[in-house]
Amino acid sequence: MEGIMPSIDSLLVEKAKALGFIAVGFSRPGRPIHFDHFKPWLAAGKNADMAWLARNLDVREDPSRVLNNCRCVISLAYPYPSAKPQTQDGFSVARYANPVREDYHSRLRALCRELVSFIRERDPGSRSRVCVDTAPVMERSLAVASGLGFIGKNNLLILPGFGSYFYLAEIFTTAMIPFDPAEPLAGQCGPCSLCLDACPTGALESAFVLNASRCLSYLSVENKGALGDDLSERMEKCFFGCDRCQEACPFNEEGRMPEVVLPSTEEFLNMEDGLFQLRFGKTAFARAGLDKLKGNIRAARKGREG
Ligand code: B12
Ligand code: SF4
Ligand code: SF4
Repeated sequence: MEGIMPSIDSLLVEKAKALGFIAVGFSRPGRPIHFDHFKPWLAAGKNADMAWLARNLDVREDPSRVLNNCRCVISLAYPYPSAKPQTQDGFSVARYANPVREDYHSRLRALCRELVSFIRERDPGSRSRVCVDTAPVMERSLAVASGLGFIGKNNLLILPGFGSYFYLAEIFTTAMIPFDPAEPLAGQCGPCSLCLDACPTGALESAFVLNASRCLSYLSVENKGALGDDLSERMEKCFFGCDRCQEACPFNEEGRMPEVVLPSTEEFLNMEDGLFQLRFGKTAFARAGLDKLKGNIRAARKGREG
């Protein structure tokens, strides 16, 4: 059976690269390599108030449950710019937010759908499901299983030769895609611990272990509450997300110069919801919303005033 489409995997890789993906890997849906870290992580409350992470553990443990008769998981990495988005007055946001583009979830989903059509043309009976942060799966572990990269001590998936400035997406499919199972890459951090030293809040408690309740990325995006005064200085003028543990990593080339693509923080503070929706309603900022963003900006400005 597997001989029906001898080269679909390489054609698919070619197509994915043409769409802008930088790496593509294939794996069979199985127990994620890092699943054994997940339960103790939850039990220790390191998921903060992201209660949704504790749901559907059966699916996280067995990703084949994402799609009936799933035969293959295609892991895809899509890059984001290494230049840090900046406001006119020198504040910044994390690179993944890329606030001049539509939120990555919808962009990647559209690109993956093109790949799904491509698969269906070659295997008309196949069914596929696209996932970009949208299913209860351990995306980085699936990517490791597909040979894409290794997990750094900062928790990020790192592609040797590229670094970690990329998003992940997956296609779960019933299609018969022949591929040679990859050998997961061994970690390449060695004795380095630059990310642990660089984390401003101690959220990276030890190698590979992140406590979300202290992570600026969680506190400035996912958490609904206001940022505490104690964090103001540690934000170092970054008011949405945090890249410090990636900036410190020698696998990431020094990013391009920051790019001024955002209005001043004053303009944000005076912005009304209508204009925010118009300019940023489809970007990653929408997840936090204008009020949260304003609170973050006030905290970051307080830190600057000292
Ligand atoms: C919840 C979540 C968060 C939370 C918690 C982060 C975390 N580290 O768990 C918060 C809000 C803090 C967050 C922050 C960020 N996130 Co986030 N997040 C997720 C999400 C939805 C689930 C992650 C999860 O399940 N965490 C729980 C832990 C236990 O599971 P895990 O990370 O899969 O597993 C790790 C541990 O088990 C660990 N581990 C533990 N012990 C050991 C021991 C050894 C020896 C090894 C090797 C590994 C290991 O290794 C695993 C891989 O990192 C994923 C998407 C997804 N569904 O996977 C995106 C995702 C991980 N996030 C992403 C991004 C971009 C970010 C930020 C960079 C955004 C930013 N700039 O602000 C930061 C990075 C923070 C960091 N250092 O991890 C990308 C990562 C891409 C990449 N290159 O790795 C993902 C994959 C989203 C996507 N589709 O692109 N995130
Ligand atoms: S994103 Fe920032 S706060 Fe979170 S672990 Fe990395 S450096 Fe620490
Ligand atoms: S900074 Fe060093 S320890 Fe941290 S992920 Fe990068 S190589 Fe690994």
